Amino acid sequence: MKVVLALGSNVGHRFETLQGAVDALFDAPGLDFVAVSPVYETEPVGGPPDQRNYFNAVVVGRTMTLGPRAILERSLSVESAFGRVREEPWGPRTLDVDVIMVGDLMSDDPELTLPHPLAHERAFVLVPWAQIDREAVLPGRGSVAGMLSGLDQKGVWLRPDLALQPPD
Ligand code: PH2
Ligand code: MG
Ligand code: MG
Repeated sequence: MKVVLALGSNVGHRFETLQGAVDALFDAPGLDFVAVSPVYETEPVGGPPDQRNYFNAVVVGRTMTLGPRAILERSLSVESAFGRVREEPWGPRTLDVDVIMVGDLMSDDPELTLPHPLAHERAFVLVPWAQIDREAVLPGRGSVAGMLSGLDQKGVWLRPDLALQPPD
């Protein structure tokens, strides 16, 4: 099963945090690395107005053994490892790891809605994803390239000076 995860950071050392997350996510068995996107600097969407810009990236993995719950738990534990404290919804955070899709699974479990219920309208997810997965399809929504053509991308800039390495 293909697994797509979106990473975001807007507190502390944003690039180093994203790299640490890429490494930690693939540190345990069960999830194999496929690709990591370029880093994008993005204007905060929602939340308090005085937040710093985010650095966002997307990682694609593959699993033969993990279910969506195990992937969610791994994502949350990597967030905690980077000191994530949940203060306010959409507020500033050291690290956010969102499960965007797991294979073709659809779920309306409020703790893990699949695909991610907002991914289709978030340029800060779709732009990096499209860079590493030209054929990407969001189950139930359609092709990422198609969704992107209808989205405003002006708050999303490539940071060509920053490149995440595959996990070590
Ligand atoms: N994450 C949010 C809310 N707003 N804005 C940007 N630019 N990037 C994010 O990762 C982000 C956001 C909630 O998780
Ligand atoms: Mg999020
Ligand atoms: Mg999240």
